Amino acid sequence: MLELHHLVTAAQAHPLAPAADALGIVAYGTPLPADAAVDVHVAARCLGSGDSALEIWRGSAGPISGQRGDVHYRHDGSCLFGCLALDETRFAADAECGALQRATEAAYTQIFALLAQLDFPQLWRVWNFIPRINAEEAGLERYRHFNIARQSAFAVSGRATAGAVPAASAVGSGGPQLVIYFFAGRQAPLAIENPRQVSAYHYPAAYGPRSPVFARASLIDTGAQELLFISGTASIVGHRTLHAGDAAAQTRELLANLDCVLGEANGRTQRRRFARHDLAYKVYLRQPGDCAAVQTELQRWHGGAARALYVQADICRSDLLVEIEASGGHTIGHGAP
Ligand code: 3EB
Repeated sequence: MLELHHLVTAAQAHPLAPAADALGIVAYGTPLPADAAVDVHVAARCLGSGDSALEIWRGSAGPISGQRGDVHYRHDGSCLFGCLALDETRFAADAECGALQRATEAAYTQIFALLAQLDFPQLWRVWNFIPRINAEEAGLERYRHFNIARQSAFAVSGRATAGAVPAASAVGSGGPQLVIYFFAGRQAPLAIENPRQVSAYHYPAAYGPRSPVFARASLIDTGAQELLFISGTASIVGHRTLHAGDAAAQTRELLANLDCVLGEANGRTQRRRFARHDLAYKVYLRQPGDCAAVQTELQRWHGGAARALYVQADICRSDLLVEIEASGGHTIGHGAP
């Protein structure tokens, strides 16, 4: 059984002891004290009530933890959480390939090797945080460098690069490290696409020489729960960005995309349906000043206060101002677990 808690607070007030049965603890915002019980830190400013937030994933009792290379992990026999943070400076750039590509290849190669070793072969959901995501290097945006390496790592490991691919998000990191965390398991997810959007793995080459490898959502039936991980969702219709420069209009458009993904997922579930209020959300904002407007749109759509974490992060297209992800099917708590 998977459970998610969002805990927003001041960095100094964070619990130092790990939550019982935590599978993974992700901290956003102000760095926590070195002895805080956190598996991975994302340098993305928290917007709203505190300067940092914890995303605490809990599984069944008595998780097993370990490390393989740079990847730290914990699993409860059913669900595996893993994370890593790589300094690009460890990787040498050469004429063909920049350090970010090398770091991305190393990260995914290590993840896939771990999944094979522990026999959790199915990647369900991946969160990617890329330093200076919109900056250009060697005439190509760094997000596009990342996409070259991600697609190559999937292909080299014999994984699909279209169709049966995981849900994901890829946004900027405010720190110097490439940070990735993920869930994997033994059940193959159903990959959900959005009929309003071209599948990302079929984006035209205008968005980069290699397509992003992700599905719009993953639906996983663990037996105990039907889990839904909706990828970062933006104001893209077809393959084009709509409403450049207007965060409120982008939010309304992406919420129409979220509804569409929800509808597609509900057409594939076995035992339940997902409604807007069944989900926990994370909102990535390029400009902190758009927070109030985006929050207003999300609350209006949701019909009341949504369980949402707001963080500042650059989005993977420079004309996108906001991206929202969601998950459900697991228990959702707000406050201390
Ligand atoms: C998009 O729809 C917006 O590269 O893993 C959303 C979710 C986006 C995941 C990724 C990118 C990714 O293309 C950006």
